[in-house]
Amino acid sequence: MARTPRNAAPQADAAPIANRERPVEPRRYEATKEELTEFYRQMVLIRRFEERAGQLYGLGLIGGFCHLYIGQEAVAVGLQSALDGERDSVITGYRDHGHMLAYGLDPKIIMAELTGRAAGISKGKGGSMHMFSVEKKFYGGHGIVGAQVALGGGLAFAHKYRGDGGVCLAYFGDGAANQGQVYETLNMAELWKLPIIFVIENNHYAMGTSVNRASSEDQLYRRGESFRVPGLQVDGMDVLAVRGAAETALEWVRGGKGPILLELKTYRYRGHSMSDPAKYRTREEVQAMKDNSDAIDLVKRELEALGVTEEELKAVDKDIRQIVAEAADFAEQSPEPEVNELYTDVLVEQY
Ligand SMILES: Cc1ncc(C[n+]2csc(CCOP(=O)(O)OP(=O)(O)O)c2C)c(N)n1
Ligand SMILES: [Mg+2]
Repeated sequence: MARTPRNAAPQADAAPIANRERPVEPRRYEATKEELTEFYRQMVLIRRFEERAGQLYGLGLIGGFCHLYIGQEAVAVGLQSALDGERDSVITGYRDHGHMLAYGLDPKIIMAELTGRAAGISKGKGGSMHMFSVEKKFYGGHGIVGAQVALGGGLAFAHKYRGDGGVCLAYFGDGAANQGQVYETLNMAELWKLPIIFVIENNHYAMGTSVNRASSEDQLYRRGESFRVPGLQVDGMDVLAVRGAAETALEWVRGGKGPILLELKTYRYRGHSMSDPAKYRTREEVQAMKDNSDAIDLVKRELEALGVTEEELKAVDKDIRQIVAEAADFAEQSPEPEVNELYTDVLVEQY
């Protein structure tokens, strides 16, 4: 679609957005039994890991803030399973443990980060909100709502500048979707056709504020439209729908067509953080999501339909329980950072 040159006489560009090129409608991913079992394994790992992190927090072994990902597992697993770990980068907010686990990082070093131990992925000095792995191209873990989107724009710029073929996956929440810097980034990303997938994890709440109370346009997949960034709305409780959308988005971005935005409709079962009394929603609402839309239950049913037996699923569950128990033991027993680490990796300057 040709654009009106900047110095041309003003005239209406009547072309409706619907006539501009759109990505193809994503298809639900057709996973093999092995792939689906692996998705199940990863999602159960995230859930059990997070439950254990919640317990360790309750015991006082984890300090500071801790935001659990329980309920949203299908998003990180579905999207990240489609990435190319050699080239692509990921960045997210503070609700970041699940994304690390979905990337195959060792649960021991993630749990050790939560308990502030030297063996943690950020040497025990970042904690829950500041997971980071240069090796995996996982660039955090950020506490400032929306900041990761602008930083993701920078990562995407670097992919393009270096010509390394990588795509940046930048996650943010429904609350962050109202942040100004998101729109500056959408604008530049489209203008420069940066290889970035904007991922809105719409879990329906930003702390205690529901999407409808805070957003004049609550169909968040449309948030890129005025920048010509196409958007797709996806069932974030269905890992195969998520993976299918990831395929479509990656094809669009790798094809040099610039950014794309995905809105994943999901739900968090726990409070915003461990210190949230959750007075802003009813127990019935949460229970209904667990009963009718749980991502793990859905995969379980599909696996059973594919002929996977109850015993096989139980064996996976048992294996995961063991991995999580070992991670928790490791995180409790390994030493804290040395005192001389206090001033390393931190900016200590006058400015
Ligand atoms: C710039 C900024 N403003 C406010 C906060 C406080 N805060 C932390 S999380 C949060 C809600 C964000 O909700 P959402 O983007 O939906 O993400 P979710 O927690 O649901 O994953 C707010 C307002 C912050 N950390 N940074
Ligand atoms: Mg939210």
